[in-house]
Amino acid sequence: MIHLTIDGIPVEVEKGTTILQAAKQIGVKIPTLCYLENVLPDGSCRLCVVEVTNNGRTKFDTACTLRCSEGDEVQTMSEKVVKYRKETLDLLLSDHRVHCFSCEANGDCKLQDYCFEYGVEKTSFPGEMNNAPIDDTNKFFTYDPSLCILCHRCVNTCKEIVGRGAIDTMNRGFQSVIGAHYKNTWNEGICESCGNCVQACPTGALTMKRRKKYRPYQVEKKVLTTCPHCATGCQYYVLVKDGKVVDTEGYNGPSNKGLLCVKGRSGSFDFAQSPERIKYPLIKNHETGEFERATWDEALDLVASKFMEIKKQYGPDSLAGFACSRSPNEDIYMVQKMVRTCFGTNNTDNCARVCHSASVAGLYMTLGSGAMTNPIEDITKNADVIMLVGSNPEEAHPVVGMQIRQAVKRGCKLIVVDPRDIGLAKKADIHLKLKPGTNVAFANGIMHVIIEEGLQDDKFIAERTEGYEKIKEIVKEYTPEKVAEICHIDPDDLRKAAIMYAKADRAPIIYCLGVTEHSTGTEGVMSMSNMAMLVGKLGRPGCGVNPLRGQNNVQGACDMGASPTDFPGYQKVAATGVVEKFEKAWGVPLNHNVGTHATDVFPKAITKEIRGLYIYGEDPVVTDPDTSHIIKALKSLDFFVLQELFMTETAQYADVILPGVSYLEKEGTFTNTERRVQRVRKAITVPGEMRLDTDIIIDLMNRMGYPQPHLTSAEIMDEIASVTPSFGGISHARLDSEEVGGKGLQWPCPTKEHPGTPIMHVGKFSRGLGWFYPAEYVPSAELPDEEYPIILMTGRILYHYTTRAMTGKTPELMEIEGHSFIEMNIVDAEKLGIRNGDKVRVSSRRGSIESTARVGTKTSPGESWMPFHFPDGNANWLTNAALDKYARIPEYKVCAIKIEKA
Ligand SMILES: Nc1nc2c(c(=O)[nH]1)N[C@H]1C(S)=C(S)[C@@H](COP(=O)(O)OP(=O)(O)OC[C@H]3O[C@@H](n4cnc5c(=O)[nH]c(N)nc54)[C@H](O)[C@@H]3O)O[C@H]1N2
Ligand SMILES: Nc1nc2c(c(=O)[nH]1)N[C@H]1C(S)=C(S)[C@@H](COP(=O)(O)OP(=O)(O)OC[C@H]3O[C@@H](n4cnc5c(=O)[nH]c(N)nc54)[C@H](O)[C@@H]3O)O[C@H]1N2
Ligand code: SF4
Ligand code: SF4
Ligand code: SF4
Ligand SMILES: [Mo]
Repeated sequence: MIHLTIDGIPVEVEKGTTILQAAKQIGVKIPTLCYLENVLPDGSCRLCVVEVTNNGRTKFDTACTLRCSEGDEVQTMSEKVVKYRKETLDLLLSDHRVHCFSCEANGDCKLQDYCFEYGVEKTSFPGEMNNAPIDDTNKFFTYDPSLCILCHRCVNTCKEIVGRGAIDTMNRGFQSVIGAHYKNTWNEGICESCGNCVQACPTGALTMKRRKKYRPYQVEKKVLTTCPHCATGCQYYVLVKDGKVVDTEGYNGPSNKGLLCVKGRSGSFDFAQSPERIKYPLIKNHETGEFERATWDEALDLVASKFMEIKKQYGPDSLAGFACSRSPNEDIYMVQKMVRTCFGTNNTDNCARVCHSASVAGLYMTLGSGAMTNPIEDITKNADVIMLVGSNPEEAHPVVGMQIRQAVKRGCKLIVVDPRDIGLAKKADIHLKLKPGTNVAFANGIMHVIIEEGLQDDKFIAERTEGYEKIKEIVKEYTPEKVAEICHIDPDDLRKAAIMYAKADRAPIIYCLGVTEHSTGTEGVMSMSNMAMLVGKLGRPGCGVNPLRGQNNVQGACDMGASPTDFPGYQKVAATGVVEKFEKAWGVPLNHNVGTHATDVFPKAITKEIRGLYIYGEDPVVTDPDTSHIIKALKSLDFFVLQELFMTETAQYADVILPGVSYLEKEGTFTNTERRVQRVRKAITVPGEMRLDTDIIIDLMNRMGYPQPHLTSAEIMDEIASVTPSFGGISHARLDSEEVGGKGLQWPCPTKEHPGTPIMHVGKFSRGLGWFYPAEYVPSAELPDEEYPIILMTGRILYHYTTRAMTGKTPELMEIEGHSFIEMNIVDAEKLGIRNGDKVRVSSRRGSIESTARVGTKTSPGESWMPFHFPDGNANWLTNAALDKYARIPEYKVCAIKIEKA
């Protein structure tokens, strides 16, 4: 430890601490413009200069670079320091156009603040103004060189924190500007429009274009909330002016560390304020086929009476209700409670069924809990090797992607297992570009090599697992040569990857839908835990088996019991005493039979086993596999109700539409992929007759005869805590408390005193012993043949989110990417006479669509890939509804197609 004084205040710091950090420790403010936390200091603005005396010698230096020495006496505001700072500001202003009153950053500019504080009004160096042109090529922000002080905060943010390196200083000298590499304009490089550089800019040089619509001093309130898109769970403020959200501002949350991606920053509020919102209840007139405006009483009475009629006539199991994974825990809890108490069935589910149900099932079977084992910060900061399987976080979990890029920069090794050249494959030490649908063979091959090399963790296997002998027997057959043939990879790469993973001290497996969305998805997941158990990489920091959950609150939807097999907290319908427990808590008799999975509800609708369906916020016509089959199922229903924000494709088939409200208009909680429960807070009210989703459900429950008292969101969470052991210590009050400090709580959190659980399975698996599942490789359900010779994979891109119901309302996102496309290999394209950009017809056994070809080598020959976001050629007309036997998850990632020039 080192001892020094700062402005006379004694302070003790660790060796290596800078003066700036030491001053922060005792609350002494030193002005900075270029300083960025956790990034090597730039030292370019020189505003943080301080005066340091030691052993009779005095020097001036920048506090961000100077490390503390024993006995330092630091003056942060001496006369000389202040004079130096004035000169620095004077110089900074010399090529900065001073027009503060008309500048959009007025009131929110660090340069302006410091000039005011130090009494610097104008420069005494009337030099040449930087007259390089304004760059407004980015859709969301502009760069004005005349306001730029070349502090490099933007460049360092992009390079070191975002890990993108899209921009740099160009044209050295007085006319220096910031611009995109190689090209100069922002829209021509590799910029992802995340806007983190804009948030870092201390002046108005980088400004969001939407700043034109408000001035910082007009902001009435800033409300801290959680992003409604992916399950990274980024925290930000929404800025409200005149009752409308006008902007966002990244907040230093536990999973995002102040960062946001383009969707959180710029695609998370237009939709809520869109004129396309459904504003009042609608009932379909079956004679005209048109929807007609109804009162809430008419609509809710109709819904309650119809469902009760069907129940009476065909029994409770003829009804089903799905919950929305985009909505808060409190909403979801009430939906499943309504289905169980009023419908009288366990036919409830959520979109995890088509997403990570294989993780929930597979990790439950092998480890005893279906959730991500380690926090995001841990698996990116503490890892030596990251094994990334079937996960494209740069696009699907971009702020996790940014943290993986930081890890790679720090020296962490990266193994990418993905059939495509995703962005991170370029940064990988090893890229196994395997054939789609061969994950189990790959994992067995990895295990074969590990055992062959004697790198397995015998102690861990003996003490903490069972089933090892069986899997050892199975993987003996999976020699690298055999696996290489199945997976179309190089056997030596497989060997290298196995050894790299096994030998690392800390190595997490991070995986996503490339593993789960197969007819063998659950086995794929269990293969992930097999690999981790074999080398003892579970239950400790920087390790684990980590599914990146998809939707903002899909973890929560599963936790809340929107599941045909589980009550809240994974209390099994089939386990003794569980149904009785909930009968006591809810005061009515409940159905003892496990329910029907969402993916089985649609076929059962066609056979009339299911007759009434309630969907709260899902759009299966766009998102479920084999669209014509889904439409047929919805048309077969006797009665179909949708609780939505928008007139989606699915809405066309509804009998009644009930308008709910978005995350900006209500209180609640989302649980991110790390099991972290975080707050969602009401920021605005949108005009119209929409009602709180929980109020709609509660009202309906009463109309169906269940005496459900009215509860606020906070009161619903208290009820959740009372029936869910792993949520026992969670409440809104606690989440808002200083104790939690905006960090959320990670379940299991059984009591009010419990701090939450960052890492699972420490010392013991939730299951007791971890189980090695004996998985054999089984090919995908539909393989290419002569008629349909190409494999189609499907997935997502950075700029849009699932059906685009929300991101599609932000025009700039639609301008960046707005249309269907298909990635195909150049070899196939040449054979078919197709060139990059050509219109193509894509067909499978189930349907046919038009799209645009993107020809290259991102996919291997014989393989192709499409996003499912775009209505002008949606992949789900083609996909195969083959289901996994355990989790009933569809095989979105492999079907057979043909491509022709349109
Ligand atoms: N921008 C954006 N972000 C999103 C979403 C969105 O719609 N848009 N959706 C959210 C949701 S709901 C989810 S679930 C997540 C999904 O996030 P991800 O699973 O990361 O996204 P996908 O694009 O579906 O697929 C991931 C990767 O799997 C690879 N893959 C395909 N088949 C195989 C295979 O057989 N083996 C292996 N190893 N890899 C394979 C694909 O090449 C792809 O790169 O993203 C969430 N985030
Ligand atoms: N081909 C292919 N298809 C896929 C996938 C794939 O990889 N390939 N991935 C699958 C995956 S992983 C998933 S998760 C599914 C997602 O499929 P869905 O869940 O059907 O898709 P979302 O667009 O998220 O639908 C959410 C709906 O809820 C509404 N909503 C949002 N918030 C609220 C709220 O607070 N209240 C109310 N009332 N409504 C709200 C939105 O307007 C939106 O229409 O898609 C699946 N489909
Ligand atoms: S918006 Fe993001 S990717 Fe683009 S330059 Fe700024 S930090 Fe880099
Ligand atoms: S654009 Fe802003 S952050 Fe970047 S160098 Fe200029 S003043 Fe600094
Ligand atoms: S990474 Fe996910 S949670 Fe974070 S801002 Fe982007 S979409 Fe939102
Ligand atoms: Mo998902």
